[in-house]
Amino acid sequence: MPPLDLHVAVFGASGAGKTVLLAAFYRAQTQPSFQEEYAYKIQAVNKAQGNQLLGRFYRLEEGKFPEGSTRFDEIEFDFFPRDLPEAAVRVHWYDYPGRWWEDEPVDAEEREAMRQGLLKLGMSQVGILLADGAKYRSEGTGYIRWLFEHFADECDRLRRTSAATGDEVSFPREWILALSKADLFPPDYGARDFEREVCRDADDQLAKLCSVLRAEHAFGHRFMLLSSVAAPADAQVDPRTSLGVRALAPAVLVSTVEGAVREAQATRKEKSAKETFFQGLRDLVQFVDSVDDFLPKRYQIVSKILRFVSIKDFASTRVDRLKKVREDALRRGDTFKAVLTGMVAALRDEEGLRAYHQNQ
Ligand SMILES: Nc1nc2c(ncn2[C@@H]2O[C@H](COP(=O)(O)OP(=O)(O)O)[C@@H](O)[C@H]2O)c(=O)[nH]1
Ligand SMILES: [Mg+2]
Repeated sequence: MPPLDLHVAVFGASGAGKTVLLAAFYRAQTQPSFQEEYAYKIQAVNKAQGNQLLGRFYRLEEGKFPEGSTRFDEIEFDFFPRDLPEAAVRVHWYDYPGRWWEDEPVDAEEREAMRQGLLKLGMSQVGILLADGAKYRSEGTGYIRWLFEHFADECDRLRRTSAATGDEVSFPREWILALSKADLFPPDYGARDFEREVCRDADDQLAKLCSVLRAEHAFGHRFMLLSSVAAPADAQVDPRTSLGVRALAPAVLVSTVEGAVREAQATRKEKSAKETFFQGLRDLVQFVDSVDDFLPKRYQIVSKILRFVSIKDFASTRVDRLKKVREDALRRGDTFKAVLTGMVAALRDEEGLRAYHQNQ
């Protein structure tokens, strides 16, 4: 069976930390110690791109940060179970340049790149909006409000300009709000604290953003802290310290399943308003053979995911239990169960709990 395709669209103004994040994401998950602990590993589908990312990271280690880029970037990563030859998950990462937010395309070539890039959004199960941790630290709530308002306006503008040329932009319905440069915050600051502040101080702007994206709960219930490299002012860059980069792919996986459940619930008109996520999930599992018939294409991998991860494991917060299931799957050579369960476990371990928080 080919790997399960997860598509994730990453947005953030220039300087927010997208390029460095990609290098840290790759580097962290290629480490032998990562494979030992998490029982899966990453490979770039295009080896040359993988080497470019490593090169970028090695330069970071020497304190050289990347040149700003205004290109749309696309890269694919495979996740393999430890010691097994086949990949279970393929993450397609789309890096949307901040410039698209600010300016009109400079020429026909950029206009076409933008068109192609925006079409990829239609396949993306999850969007990540990267809030610049350095700006949030110095400007506070005003920055977050500005970010939401600005992003809402720009999504609206991109939708209108695309519609004018006959393309329909379809934004992901599941989003993660991620705070970059989390190393600039105190060590006990977690995704839960970030969630509290955002919901307390920017709820009006959040509501507006959700309505522009046409998804009621799109924003405001998944929060992440990310740090690619701890780079305090006037101090040595420490590339071994990163936060949240290992929880990213698992967060995208889990968000995708949640998106499918929500989509399925929305298509069932008789659904009671109070139906919980887990009732929805149970339903989806029950009809797993037919869900592909009514779910939009981007969610059709979920029927496969649910064949390999039981509801119990999906909902479990017990890392030891998940790790046992994962190790059993590895012994049996069950590629999919090993990686998928491994990812769920990664979201529930200490780093996952600090870096990822879901409030509903
Ligand atoms: N403290 C800290 N600074 C970072 C981190 N990631 C990026 N930066 C800083 O932010 C700058 C912009 O990052 P970059 O990834 O190029 O931003 P992009 O424009 O969104 O791709 C970098 O040159 C670094 O100085 C991080 O994890 N921690
Ligand atoms: Mg960049």
